[in-house]
Amino acid sequence: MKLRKFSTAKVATIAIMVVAAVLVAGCGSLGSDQNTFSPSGEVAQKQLDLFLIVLVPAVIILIGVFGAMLYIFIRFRRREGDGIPKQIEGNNRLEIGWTILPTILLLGLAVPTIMSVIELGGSPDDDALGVRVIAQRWDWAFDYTDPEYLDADGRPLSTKELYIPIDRDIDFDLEALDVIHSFWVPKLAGKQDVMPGRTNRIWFNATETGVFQGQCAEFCGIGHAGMRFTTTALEPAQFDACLAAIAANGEDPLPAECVP
Ligand SMILES: [Cu+2]
Repeated sequence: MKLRKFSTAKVATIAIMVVAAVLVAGCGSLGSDQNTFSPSGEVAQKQLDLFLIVLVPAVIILIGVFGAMLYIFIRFRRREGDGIPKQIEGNNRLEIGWTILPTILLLGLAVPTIMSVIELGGSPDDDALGVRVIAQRWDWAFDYTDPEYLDADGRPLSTKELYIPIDRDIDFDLEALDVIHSFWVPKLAGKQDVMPGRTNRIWFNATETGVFQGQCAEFCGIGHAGMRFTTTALEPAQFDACLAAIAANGEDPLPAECVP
């Protein structure tokens, strides 16, 4: 039997592709802590819906266009003995068709996009919980600005990790003490920059209890990778008990009331 010879470059290319495929496959699963494809809040769900509304038609068009191109390349390829094909200029039906169809498609995409942008850029519900987020190299602090959440000294309670009640909007004021950071809890909402010298706002909510990973999403220096935090979403009564326990005894060790 004759063995086929592969060049070193070919073997190296195949090896790189296999390793890359394995690495990419290891990037996460649907259930993982930071997967935006399995949202745990209304804002993240709306953002995912919008992404899919745009992605699905784009993929259908991509397959259609490349499929048609491939068919035309093969079916009408030049064969031996072919002369110059018949020269055609313009086709009114086609011209009108490929002007009107994209217009309808773009209008169809614009309506849900603009509606979502207005809704998510607006204000949260009136009963939203206020939280002031303070970012600095390289950690986060969360101050609960509603008067019922005070520490032992009567000041707004401040925590190192974030605790929120489920099914209630959380209204965040974002402030940075040094450089630009970015506040991001992937399963609950998209990113929002946190800038020194100005207060940015974002709101979101959680619709299920759990611990969701968050992190700084703007490279802010040598400790950036460690600038992470957890968002613990609790039933409202448990949330109140958790903050009361932290006010009394601190976060370390974590009070049992704060475990979902
Ligand atoms: Cu940062």
